[in-house]
Amino acid sequence: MRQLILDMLRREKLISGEEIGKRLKISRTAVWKHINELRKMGYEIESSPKIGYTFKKSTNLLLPEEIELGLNTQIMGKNVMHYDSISSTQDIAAEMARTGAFEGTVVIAETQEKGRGRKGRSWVSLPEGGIYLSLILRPNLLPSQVVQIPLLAGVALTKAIRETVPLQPVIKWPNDIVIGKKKVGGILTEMSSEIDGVNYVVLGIGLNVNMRAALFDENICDIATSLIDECGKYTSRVKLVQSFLRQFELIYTKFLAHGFGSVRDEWKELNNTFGSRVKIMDSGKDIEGDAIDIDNDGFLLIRRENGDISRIISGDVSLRNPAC
Ligand code: BTX
Repeated sequence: MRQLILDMLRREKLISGEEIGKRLKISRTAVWKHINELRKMGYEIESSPKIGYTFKKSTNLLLPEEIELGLNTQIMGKNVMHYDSISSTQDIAAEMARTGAFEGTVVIAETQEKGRGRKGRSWVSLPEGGIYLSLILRPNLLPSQVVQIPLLAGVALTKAIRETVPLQPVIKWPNDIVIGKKKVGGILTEMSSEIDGVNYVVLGIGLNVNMRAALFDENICDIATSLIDECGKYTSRVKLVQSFLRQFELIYTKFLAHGFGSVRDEWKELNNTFGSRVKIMDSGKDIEGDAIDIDNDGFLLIRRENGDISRIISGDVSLRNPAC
């Protein structure tokens, strides 16, 4: 009902409570209650006694009503669950996936109490200004191929940012989204699988949008940045989420049909890791060399001092002579 009222308010310049009630076959008091609910959700709706309601401004929240409006995807974001504050969107999405939620379902929160990164690290999820979302996927892949999904997400997120704001973020292998030397976004992939197949994947995206990086605690304020810090302007988080879902749907569809090789060039165009001397840190084993390429399985290729090529699938990379 709320969605119908919202659609009506958006369409009509001015509409009376009586007219809304007549069209939806509800009382004027019920209309008034729904309007108040919408106001609590952050929509600005003006009311003039005896004349009616005027829609003034959308909410700043990442509500399903906003994300689904004009989204134009086939699968991604067709079902959006929104929370003000939760422990982690990954946990809710995994629970929904276990109980049958379909592919493309999005869980999104305004803030997270226990946002997490890879390898048990935390993801600082300040309220008002970030994007914290988890996307449920059900790819027909072998578990070993799932490591390629965050690479796709890196491309989709980087393109979404470039499409929405005048900035040129790049991907630092495997999937940090960086501007200059600072991290603006991160990607986390978790899955449930059997030996020969994947039950579901939960793809988590964290992006610093409209919060000042100075608000981050001392552990990360020197390494993190946000879009507003970089471009000085407020960015519509709804537009960013929509753009990410569209970009991700495109690249994911291509990847499922033709494999990682078909999207590898896009990843290569957007990364800042090749051409750099790198140190890869993974489970206590450090590997140093020149990052030269990524192969058709998504492995990073490192030329070692002795000329050997190592194929690396995971780890944290530190750039010795970063390209930017
Ligand atoms: P990561 O392990 O690559 O990055 C985590 C590291 O990044 C932290 O140890 C810290 O140094 C730094 N960091 C933490 N918070 C931020 C931040 N807000 N901005 C920049 N740097 C930060 C990256 O893991 C994966 C992040 C995924 C986050 C999403 S949010 C929605 C979903 N729910 C959830 O709990 N996680 C994912």
